[in-house]
Amino acid sequence: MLDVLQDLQYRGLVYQHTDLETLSARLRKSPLTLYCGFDPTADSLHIGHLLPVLVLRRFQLAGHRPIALVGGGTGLIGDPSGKTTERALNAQDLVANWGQNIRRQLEQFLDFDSQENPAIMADNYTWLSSLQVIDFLRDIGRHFSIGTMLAKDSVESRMNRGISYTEFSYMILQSYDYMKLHETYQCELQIGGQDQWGNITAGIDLIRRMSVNENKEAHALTLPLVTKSDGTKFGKTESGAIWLDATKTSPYQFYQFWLNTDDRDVVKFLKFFTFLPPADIDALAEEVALQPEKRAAHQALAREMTALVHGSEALQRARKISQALFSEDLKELSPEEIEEGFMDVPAATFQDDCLNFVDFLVRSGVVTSKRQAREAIAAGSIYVNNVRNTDADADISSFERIGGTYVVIRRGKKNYHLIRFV
Ligand code: 545
Repeated sequence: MLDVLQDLQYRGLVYQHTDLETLSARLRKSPLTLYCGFDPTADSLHIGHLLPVLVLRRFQLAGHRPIALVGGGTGLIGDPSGKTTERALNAQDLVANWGQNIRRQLEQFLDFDSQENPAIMADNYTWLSSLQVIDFLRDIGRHFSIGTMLAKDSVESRMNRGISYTEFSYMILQSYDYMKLHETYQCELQIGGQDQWGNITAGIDLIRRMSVNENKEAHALTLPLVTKSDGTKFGKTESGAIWLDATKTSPYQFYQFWLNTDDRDVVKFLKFFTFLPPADIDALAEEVALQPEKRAAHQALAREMTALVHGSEALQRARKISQALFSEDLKELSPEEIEEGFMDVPAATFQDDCLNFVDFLVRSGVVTSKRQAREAIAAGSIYVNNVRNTDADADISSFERIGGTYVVIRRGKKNYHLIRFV
């Protein structure tokens, strides 16, 4: 059995934790059950949520049993952790729908059919929705001290801006979950991002208080926040978050996102996100240091991540699009591949082609005036399907339509416009 803690430490994935000696000894003894929760606060996970999902997978690969918990109940309340303002409450049917999506995404990363240690999927709506308020306050509420609750970061940081009783109560629900999973599945470890430390330790306290004589083990482990060396937020681009849902972020965009990782971050991300063994990562680290221009580590990262999240076929397509996009091979792409590759560039639709080149550039938004169009063409900065075109009198009906439909106009190095003819 692989020593999962040692692997997590090599990868820099251990942030806060309860006693590591005890946890490490416990992990060596026999398979352990652990969980991480995900509230349906959006219709998809994004790469910011990926880290804990992959850590669940690391534990499972090491022989332990992961529980993926969908917060169908807690998602109706709203965790104040890491949030500076009160959140709007989402409608019940919306949260239920989002919960289905999140569940399907989580399923993809864990093995539910394993003989030895199958993963478990749970939804806290199952038990939270049937809690009775009198029982809840008498049996659970009495174990929570207001002083301790106020001192938690998630509450303390909101005392000035304000926090409702709804969000204030959130930690009790998450604590109750941990206790429930501890009782039902002997779950002994909860993991999460560093924003979850307060909630996880509140759960450990509850487990201890509710089992006076049994002295039960329960652990907490948080993962570091993913930071970038340029100081900008991880997982965001100009066009928004990088989602795991292929209809929100195409596999090509996903692939490009990882490929564009800063040299200073690439080794860290290989450790955090991939399942490549340390020896391979160390070899790639050496390549980055010696031959950064080869970008071997970036390519490995983009390949591993795209295959992991979208599968090997999507990876092949993303690589094909990447290669074609910056060359004359553009014409070899199918209409679907063109759409995937140019999902976030300005697009225009033309009914007919009774236009000259200059008008065409203005109408499609590539330039803002005829004069600008003529200058750009003369300067050689206009490319049609990645081929430079300096003929202002060109007949646009002569431009090759990729897949019978698309013409790709580029101005300068990377200012792309997608033109669709109907
Ligand atoms: C609920 C009930 C539990 C245990 C945990 C929870 C959820 C937890 C929480 N987690 C965050 C989250 O984000 C939305 C994901 C889906 C769109 O709020 N109270 O639900 C994030 N979490 C993963 C990491 C996190 C955290 O899912 O822990 O730190 C992000 O990396 O913010 O019994």
